[in-house]
Amino acid sequence: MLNELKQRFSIPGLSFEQNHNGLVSVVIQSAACTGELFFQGAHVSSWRPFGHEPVLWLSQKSNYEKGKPIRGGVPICFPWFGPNASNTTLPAHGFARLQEWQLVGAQQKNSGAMELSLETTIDPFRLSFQVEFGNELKMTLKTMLPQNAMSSQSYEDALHTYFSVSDVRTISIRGLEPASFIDKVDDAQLKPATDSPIRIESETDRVYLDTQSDCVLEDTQWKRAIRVAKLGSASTVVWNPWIDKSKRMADFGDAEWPGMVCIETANIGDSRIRLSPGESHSTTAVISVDALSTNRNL
Ligand code: TA6
Repeated sequence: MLNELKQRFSIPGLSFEQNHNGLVSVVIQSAACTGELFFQGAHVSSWRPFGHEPVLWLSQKSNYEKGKPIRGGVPICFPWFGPNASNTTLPAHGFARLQEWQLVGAQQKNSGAMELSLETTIDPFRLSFQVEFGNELKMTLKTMLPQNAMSSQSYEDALHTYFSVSDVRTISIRGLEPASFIDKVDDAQLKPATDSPIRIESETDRVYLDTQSDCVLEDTQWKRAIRVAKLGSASTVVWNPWIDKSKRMADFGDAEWPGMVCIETANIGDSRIRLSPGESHSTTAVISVDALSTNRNL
């Protein structure tokens, strides 16, 4: 498999690796950035733009084996988010992050970014995932319902991005001030907008509703601001497991929770997507990093 990939996609700055569990990944090393994506789940596991520290967080306890999700990076949640509403024996966050995707395209852009295109099928949908590894990380999940589908179908999706932070207790997240949210650590109650930047002071698991806004993660210790811009997404999820939930996750180190926060680009619940036969929808996240300026304009 590796040889075939190397022959089909021989581009400077692109290489392929296979780990001891048989997982295959594509590694990007260019002037713009370094990065890695596993074919299982089309899972972006790392991205480090030139001149910055790694932006995505990965657990030291993550699994890297077939059929188990990688803990960190950017899991793709599809066709549902969280536990399956009608059958809790089905995998949390759906099938997309567990199944093999096919690399169908790779090209170096004039900007120096490396663009990868992957595809998979999760009946009745056809999915494509396009990732641009450059001085920004641009990810688009496109979902298509074939013309010959028997009826319209709905789904939830999320680009469940884990960010690396100096200390989650000292960062702030701007952009969601005006959005109401479902508080999943308080009986999934609907809560009004706080009108202030988000600070993480305990287990936090919130689905912000009807928001198209960029989010800016301000990390004063590491003197950087991470911007998460989005298109085709009406929900944004903010998650940190804090102490007790971290201990309950085997693939998450007990002491790792201060080093990460998730800001997830999604369409969840009332914002789930419904497609008629022949229709498609794209969910896009664009991640960029800047030195933290004193300018607080979002
Ligand atoms: O996005 C937040 C969340 O839904 C949390 O409730 C937590 O379950 C997290 O996703 C991780 O889910 P996972 O299935 O990857 O352990």
